This record gives sequence, structure tokens and C-alpha cells, in this order.
Amino acid sequence: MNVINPDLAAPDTDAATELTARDFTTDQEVRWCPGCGDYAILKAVRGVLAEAGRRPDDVVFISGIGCAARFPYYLASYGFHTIHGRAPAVATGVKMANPDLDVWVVGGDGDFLSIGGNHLMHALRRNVDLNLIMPNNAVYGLTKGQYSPASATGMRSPSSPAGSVEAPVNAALLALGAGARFIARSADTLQDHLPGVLKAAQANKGASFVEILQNCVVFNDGAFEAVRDKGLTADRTLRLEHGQPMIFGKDRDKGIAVDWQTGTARVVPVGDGGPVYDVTDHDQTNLALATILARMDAPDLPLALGVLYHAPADDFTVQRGDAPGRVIGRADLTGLLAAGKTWTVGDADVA
Ligand SMILES: Cc1ncc(C[n+]2csc(CCOP(=O)(O)OP(=O)(O)O)c2C)c(N)n1
Ligand code: SF4
Repeated sequence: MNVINPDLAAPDTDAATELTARDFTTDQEVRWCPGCGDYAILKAVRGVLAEAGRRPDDVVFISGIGCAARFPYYLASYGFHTIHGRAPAVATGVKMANPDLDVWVVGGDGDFLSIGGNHLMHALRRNVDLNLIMPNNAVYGLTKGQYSPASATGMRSPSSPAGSVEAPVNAALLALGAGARFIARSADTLQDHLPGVLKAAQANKGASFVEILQNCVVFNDGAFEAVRDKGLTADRTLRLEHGQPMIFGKDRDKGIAVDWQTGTARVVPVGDGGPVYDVTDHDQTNLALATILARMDAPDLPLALGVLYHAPADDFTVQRGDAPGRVIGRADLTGLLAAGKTWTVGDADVA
């Protein structure tokens, strides 16, 4: 493990100084493959950080291992490139020790859903105030293309040469099941959409989970045609807006009608100008609706993008009764480790 970004360039920020994306940019050479979707995500993240106005030295990016996990190198904030799957646990410690920090966690679908599924689940259910972003390329990129828990059934890869027989994990559903109170979805290519979703995630006080569909040009190119192909996006995706009827399509001529009895959704035609009888309004506080939206996918239904669920609840610091601004002082780790019941292993104990 290494603490990175020694060149943390905290600009002379005071309340009056306007930050730009450059203030969050390091001198590190960005080492993703040409055309990787992570570039676009990085661009959006830098812009959102600048707009949020937190000083770079108030921001921390924590990652596990993977291509996506390289984010901390490229952001002029504090950063910690930790261990595969463990970033949510490390981030929880950072946030608990200093609740005033703006803590982001970045991990790929392997990092968050496979080896780190456990840590992700607990950060979500505890509602630790973290912004967890998961570039989902549905493959293990860094280790050269093995199938991941998010890979489509049938995907051939070095570790599934005859085609995966498994159903992919639905990340949004998993987050809902874990008790997450903020769940959103966007995509690398949607630069008119992703920043807004990230802003909403950052503004939420609690665990915010954002799945970002990301193209891995080398090992899983075109996995998310619905968001990559401009000609298809309008008809294959639904952009959610809280309180607004769920209408989509190039000509805005289709809507989503929810059947609350069966918990299913169907596409209905939307008439010209007249009242939209059947179309359901999006309510991001509605858990049942979020479950239906999370499951929607091709070929019958559009993929739901935006904030699927946002039902704010006390974050972990409030649950444990912190006074506002509480910062934990220095701990005596050695004393802590030596406290309580300790013993010395002698020869007799070694069989
Ligand atoms: C404990 C441990 N197990 C396995 C690995 C090997 N490993 C590194 S990254 C990775 C998966 C990367 O895939 P993903 O998290 O989806 O990120 P991507 O590279 O696609 O962005 C694996 C299996 C590791 N570094 N550490
Ligand atoms: S292997 Fe895939 S995810 Fe990794 S940098 Fe290359 S294109 Fe991006």
C-alpha cells in the first residue's frame, strides 16, 4: 500500500477562489488504453469536484486494484490506492476518523462486486458518508479480460472459454438489497448526464452508490451499446427525473407504466400533447419503484439512468452520535494491540 499524490497541490483556496478542473489534475501521465471509458469518467469527476468547491486537501480518493482503481493518481486530492476489494473498508476508517473529509471510493465491477462485495455491502448498509463510484465494464480489465460478476451470460473470456453460464449481478439491485439510500446509474459517454448524477451523489449525506457503464475497448468493447450508440440511446434508455413522467424515445413517444400489483413495468405509447394517462411519474423515494427500475433492461424495456433511489437517512456518524465537527485524535495503536488478553506462544504450543 502506498500513500500517493505527494505533489498534492492545494491551491491558495479561500472562500472567494473559484476552483477549476485543473486544480484537481496531477502531473501524472494517465495510463489507460487509448479510448478507454475511464478518461471520460475522470473528466466528469474533476469538473464536479471543481464545482463542488471543496479544497483539494479536503477531498480523498480511495481505490482498490484494477484499471478504474488508478483514479487517485490522477486527482490532486489526497488518495490511497489500497488492496483489491478493500477500498470501502479503508474509506470507512478515513471517514470515521475525519468526518469532515469528502471521501470518494472508486472500484471496478471486479473490485466492488467480486472480492469486495462484502465490504461494499457493509459500507452501504451502515450508510457511511462515502461517494462510491463503480465504473462497470463487465470484465476484469487490468488482469487482461477474465469474466467478472457483471459479465453477460455467455461471455467468452480466458476464464470462461466455453462462455459464462452465470447470470450477471445487477449492481443497483444489489445496492438496494444492502440497504443503500442513494443509488444512481450513468455512463462514461453521457457527458450531459454523468456530472449531474455525480453531483447528486456527492450532495447526499450517506453512502451514495453510482454505477457508471464504462467501455473497455480492449477486452469488452461495445458491452453497453445502448448508451454508446447515439442512434440507440434515446430509444433504449430512460432518463429519470424525480417527479416527472417516465417518458423516453427519440420522439418522446414512449412511456413507462408500472403495474404495482405485479411489480412490473411496460412500455406504453405517449400521445401528442394530450394527457399522459398511463405513464408513471418517477419518485426517487419509492423503494418498490426503484426495484422495478433497477431490473429494467433490453430487449423489452429501456435501461433506467439517473437517480433510481434516494431516500436520505442518518449517516453513520449521526447513528453513532457524533457531535458536529468531531475529529478523532491520535490513537495509541500499539497500546490498543497489547491491551486485553495477550499470551506468548511457547514450544509446547507448537505441535
Ligand atoms: C487479492 C487480489 N486478488 C486478485 C488480484 C488480481 N486482480 C487485480 S485487478 C483485478 C480485477 C480488475 O477488474 P475490475 O475490478 O473490474 O477493474 P477494471 O480493471 O476492469 O477497471 C484482479 C482480479 C489482486 N490484485 N489482489
Ligand atoms: S484494459 Fe480496458 S478498462 Fe483497462 S485501461 Fe484498457 S480499455 Fe480501460
